This record gives sequence, structure tokens and C-alpha cells, in this order.
Amino acid sequence: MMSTDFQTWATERLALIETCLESHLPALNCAPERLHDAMRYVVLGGGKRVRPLLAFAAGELNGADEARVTLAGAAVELIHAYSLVHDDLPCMDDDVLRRGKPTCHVKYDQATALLVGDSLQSLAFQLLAESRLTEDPYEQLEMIKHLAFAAGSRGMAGGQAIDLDSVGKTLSLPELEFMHIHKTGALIRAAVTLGASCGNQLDDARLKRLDHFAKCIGLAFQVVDDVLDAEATTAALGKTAGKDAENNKPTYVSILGAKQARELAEALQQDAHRTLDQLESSALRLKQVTDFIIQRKF
Ligand code: GRG
Repeated sequence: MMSTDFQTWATERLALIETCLESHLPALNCAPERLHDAMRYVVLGGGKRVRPLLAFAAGELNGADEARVTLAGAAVELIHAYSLVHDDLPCMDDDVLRRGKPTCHVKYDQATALLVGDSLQSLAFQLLAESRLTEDPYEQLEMIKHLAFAAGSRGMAGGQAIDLDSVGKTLSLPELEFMHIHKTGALIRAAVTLGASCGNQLDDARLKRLDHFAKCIGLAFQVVDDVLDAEATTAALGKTAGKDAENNKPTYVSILGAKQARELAEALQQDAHRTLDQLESSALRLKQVTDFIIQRKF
């Protein structure tokens, strides 16, 4: 059960992110109109915005200015939105619905969807580069580098490549974990690091703890996603292990079963909480976002 205090906090920050994304996306009447319309269609008014919420919570822990964290969180969300648009394409997961609406290539066309993804990725880095996010410009460069690494072939895109390669294969649990640490986890870790980097200088020990925390919740996010997917498919079609399993992709539920997958998510939640307890300042918001990730129903 989410506390009303957390709900209020999250609602306020969701509004900040929405306004920031709205104002930085190209306007509808600005040419090329179809591309800009499609960019706004995929980014605005949808999604849980988990990554920006993590950035806000990590920023709060580290004394960051909220306007700076908003920009950093929006940049991460733009990368996330681009990844979903490309992931939905026929050459990847071939999905027709996203966030309850037709996917970008269905509503527009495949070429537009490709360009939407490219343009959102560029816009993310533009946002990070054009505003002052930290007092130290070298630290800001580190943030840009961090997001570039997390989104690239040694992060999210690499994880996606492993995912595509895993179709029809049996993966061991460590192999599945390796894939998700990259595909889903890298961007979640970047959200935490970038949010915190907007605040006070981070010493290595604190950075290491925060990163371990983010690794735990990145994996937990994916485990819960697999469980929710399996539950939704079971409710709709009878006994199956979820859409990915139907597509012949290994998932935590197909490897562990639903009960053990839930237990794994809870163990990761506890590890995340324990890691936060080792920080010297209260990490209430990060704990609340962690619990939201584990307890979410969508
Ligand atoms: C195409 C380079 C490239 C990468 C795609 C993250 C990813 C890599 C694909 C997404 C596929 C997917 C559905 C993975 C399951 C976990 C996940 C990232 C779900 C979607 O994220 P949410 O739940 O989405 O945060 P919302 O809609 O709430 O923003």
C-alpha cells in the first residue's frame, strides 16, 4: 500500500517531468510536423515515469536542486521512450500496443518510428549538454558519458542484442541476469546516478552503494515485469508463462516459476533497502520508489 505522502510527492514530480518534456519536445506546428507529432505522441501523457522518480529520489538524498534533476530525469525518460519505440518495431518485438495505444509504427509508419527513436535519443543528450546540471562542468561531462554508456552497446542496446539472440534458446539464470542488467538495468542505474550527480560531490563509497542499490532494483523491476506479464497472459488466455515466453524468450517466470520469481523480487527489494540503510542520510524516497517498483500492478 503506497503512503499518501509518497503519492503526493510522486504526483508533484510527475507534473514537473511532464512540463519539462512538453516544453523541450519540438512544437507540433514546427516542421517536419509528422515527425514532431509522433515524438510527442510517444513521450507525453503516458508511462509510470519510474526512471525520473528514481532520479528525483536520488537527487533528494544528495541535496540536488530539483530543476536540475528534472532535466536529468527527462533526459533518461527520453532514452527510455526511444527504446520502447524501437523495441516495438516489427524487426524487434513487433508489438501493436504500447501504454494502451497503438505503437508508433502502427499509428505512423516504420520509417517515422525509426526517426522518432533517433530524434529522442539526440534530444536527451541535447538536454544534458545545454543546461547547467552541476557546479563542476567536468562532473556534467561525466553524467553525459554515463548516460551514453548506459544506452549503448555495453548497456541497454547490448542487452537488447542479447535478448534478440536468446529467442528459442535456454538461458541459465546468470545468463538471464546478465541480459537484464544491461537491457533494463543500465538505464535504471543511470537514472539513480544522474539524479544523485546533480547534488553534492559523491565519494566513491557512496557512489558504489547507490550503484549496488540501483542494480538490485533494476533486476527487481524486470523480475516483477515478467511476473505481471505472466499474470496478465494467464488471466487472458489460460495457463502460459507470459508474452515473452510465448514468443519463445526466456523469462524469470519461465525459468523459476511465478512463486520463486516473486520471492526473488522480494529478496532484491530487501537487498536494496539494506544497501540504503548503509548510507549516512535517510533514503526514505528511494525506499518508497523501490517499494512502488516491487508492489506495482502495471
Ligand atoms: C531498442 C535499443 C533498444 C532497446 C530496447 C528496454 C528495452 C530495450 C526494451 C523494452 C522491452 C520491454 C518491454 C522490457 C521489459 C521491461 C521494460 C523496460 C518495460 C517497460 O518499461 P516501463 O514499465 O514502461 O517503465 P512505462 O510505459 O511505464 O514507461
